[in-house]
Amino acid sequence: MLSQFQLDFGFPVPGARPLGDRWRLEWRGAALMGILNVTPDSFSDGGRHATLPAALQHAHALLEAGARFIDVGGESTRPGAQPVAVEQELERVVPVVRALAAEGRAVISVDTLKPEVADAALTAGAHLINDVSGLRNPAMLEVCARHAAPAVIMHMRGEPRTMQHNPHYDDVVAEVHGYLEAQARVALEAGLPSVMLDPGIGFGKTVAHNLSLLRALNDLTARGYPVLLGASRKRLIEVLAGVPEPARRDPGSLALHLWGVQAGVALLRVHDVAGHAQALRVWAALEEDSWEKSAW
Ligand code: HH2
Repeated sequence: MLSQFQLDFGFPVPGARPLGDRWRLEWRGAALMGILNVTPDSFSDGGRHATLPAALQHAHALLEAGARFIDVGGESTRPGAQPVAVEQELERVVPVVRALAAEGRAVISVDTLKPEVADAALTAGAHLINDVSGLRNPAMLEVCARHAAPAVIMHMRGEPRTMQHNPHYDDVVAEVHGYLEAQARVALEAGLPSVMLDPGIGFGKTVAHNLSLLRALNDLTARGYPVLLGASRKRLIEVLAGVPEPARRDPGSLALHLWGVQAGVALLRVHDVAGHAQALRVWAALEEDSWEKSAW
């Protein structure tokens, strides 16, 4: 049986149904979040969607290929990336969010560490904040609570510029899962309508740490929150399979993501939406007795 997932919002969202003072988005089987980096320097697609028409064209292609969520990012968080000024990130992100919101097709997520960017993006029509620093800034909590917006809480050790300098954990699984669960409680107490958890593959972690977290995904999904997994084209695939070019790492990404689906992951953050959609359709047919009625 395909698993059932849900995310609550304090405002209407494409595909969500009203429920009291909230709107609930429900889906069966893992859903896809297409990556839309409006940055010059992202590790895989940097510079390719940096103008508004190019960004919208790519968003439409992601939606047509089967993405339900679009994750708009205006600052690269790849290891060693330099921070971007607030004004510049706003200039990159807000027009794209506004245009996508006017179309009303996608659940719009914004990948940002900055409360100012989250605030402006939510005002412009974004639905979900994807905070790779795991809501560690109290101002980010305040912004999400004020807009009644859910958030993705991702685990990152340190900050992007230095996070891969010799990361150390005594027990990576216990520390990451404990952190995520504690932050989820803080967020719900602060008034966010719901949260998703993400172990943060590649964020202050060695390949061995990443593998431990991937092997322990069952434990994370059993904690009662929807889980997001983002391994798309990441460096561990280079190390594990010897593929130096990020754009050629989609098969390895799919292997890691299907492993996550088996463990109960709700949402996959991916570059190659078409490839993942094909795999998930086949997966759904294997999971369901009556595959004609499956999620796809
Ligand atoms: N990974 C990246 C960025 N944002 N958000 C979540 N929740 N989970 C992730 O694993 C994650 C994320 C890094 O990938 P990408 O956006 O492709 O590259 P860059 O940071 O260079 O823009």
